[in-house]
Amino acid sequence: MKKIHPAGFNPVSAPDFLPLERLQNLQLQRLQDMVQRAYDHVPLFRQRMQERDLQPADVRTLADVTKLPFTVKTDLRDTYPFGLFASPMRDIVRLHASTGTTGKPIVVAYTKEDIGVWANVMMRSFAACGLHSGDVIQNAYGYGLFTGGLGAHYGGEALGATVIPISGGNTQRQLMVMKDFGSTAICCTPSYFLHIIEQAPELGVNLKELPLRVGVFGAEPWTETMRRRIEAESGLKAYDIYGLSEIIGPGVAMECECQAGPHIFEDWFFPEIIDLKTGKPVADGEEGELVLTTLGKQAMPMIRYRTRDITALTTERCECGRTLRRIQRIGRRSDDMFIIRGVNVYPSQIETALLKVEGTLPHYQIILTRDKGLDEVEVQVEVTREVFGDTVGVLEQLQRRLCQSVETLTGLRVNLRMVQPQTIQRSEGKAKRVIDQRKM
Ligand code: DLL
Repeated sequence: MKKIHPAGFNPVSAPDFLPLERLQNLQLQRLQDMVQRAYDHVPLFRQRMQERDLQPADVRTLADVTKLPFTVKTDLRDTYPFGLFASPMRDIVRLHASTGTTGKPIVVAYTKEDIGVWANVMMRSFAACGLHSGDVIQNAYGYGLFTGGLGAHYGGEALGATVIPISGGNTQRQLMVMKDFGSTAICCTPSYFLHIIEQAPELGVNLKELPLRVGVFGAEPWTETMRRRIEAESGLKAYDIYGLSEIIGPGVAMECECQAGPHIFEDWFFPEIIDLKTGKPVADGEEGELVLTTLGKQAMPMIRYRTRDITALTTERCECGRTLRRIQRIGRRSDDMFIIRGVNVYPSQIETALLKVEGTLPHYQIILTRDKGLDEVEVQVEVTREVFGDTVGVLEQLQRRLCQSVETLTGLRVNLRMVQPQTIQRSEGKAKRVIDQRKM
């Protein structure tokens, strides 16, 4: 018999509320074990420690973490496929891989215990946004080498919810299942959910009439404006979930019902924010690159992994009472920045500028080209059918407003093209916002 807890009470969230001192003691003990494990079993890590004249015993306090060497994405590529494993293959029960932008994927490994930790943080993620046993979770993250599908799956089951392992794609079937099986929660990328919203009326489904009440959205950057649009159009509450394969997959951080930025599951992942250029810690609340250390990963410990994700860490207590610190929603990565005529731009800035203007749809693409050595940027954005039906004068006015909005926010003059709804290619997973044709 399934035990259904009353709304508002979720005992699985208890570790999120540990008194700070207990949390920090736990972190230190786990950090010390992790450093010892990596030192004993990962040659690259041992070599870097020795170059710095460091021994695992030199980690005496949590602050000593800053003495340790960083790990970066190329370390995973250079040791492809199994060079950073700290467990023998017989103890590894699962492999996942993440396709990078270039060449070989990076491979990540899990022992049975690691899978347990992952299920635990995903279960707590679901609990944090108000899900319980009795909820029906439609899991539309891709199953396979991508961590989204199986990560959410095990967490949902651990919670005691009913998981529908539908995976990504086939929007018609997603909507049918959502309606017929009475899904109360959906997990997918925010861009894919926008696609579902768009298809629903065409397939005769009114999302607002369904029992669906929670969306667990992540795996790609999305903005606050996007959240508001999703919520207004679907009637559900949209929560931001963050994670990355190198650390575990989804479930590194998750928003609570206050929707005030994801809480990091600090009992398993130790966060730091560093200055992009100097690598030194920034002051509390300041933006920088998120660096994460796993505190319990057996198969593949990650020490001071530079995520390239830009955010800030806040110690300000959340209204929910969790002691876990929060990160600011991750809007950009240091490596998705593009430079046009000397101006640094992030796709999320363009998204914010476009969605500020009424008449736009949350589907856009940025195309970079080079003509006679000069960089050009074209921004394509879909606008509503009503707008398209308007007079040329109205359309021109909207176009000017959009250009202005982008210029105000980014300092960049762009060629702006308004396109009909459904013109820009939809994705079932992570959306591709920038098409850089300059190197071709
Ligand atoms: O995307 C894991 C995941 C699956 C997270 C499902 C959330 C939900 P990777 O494919 O390794 O893993 O990509 C990790 O995606 O470093 C961020 O740049 C980006 N990312 C993930 N979640 C968010 C988010 C999964 N909520 C990379 N907001 C990360 C912004 C995100 N970016």
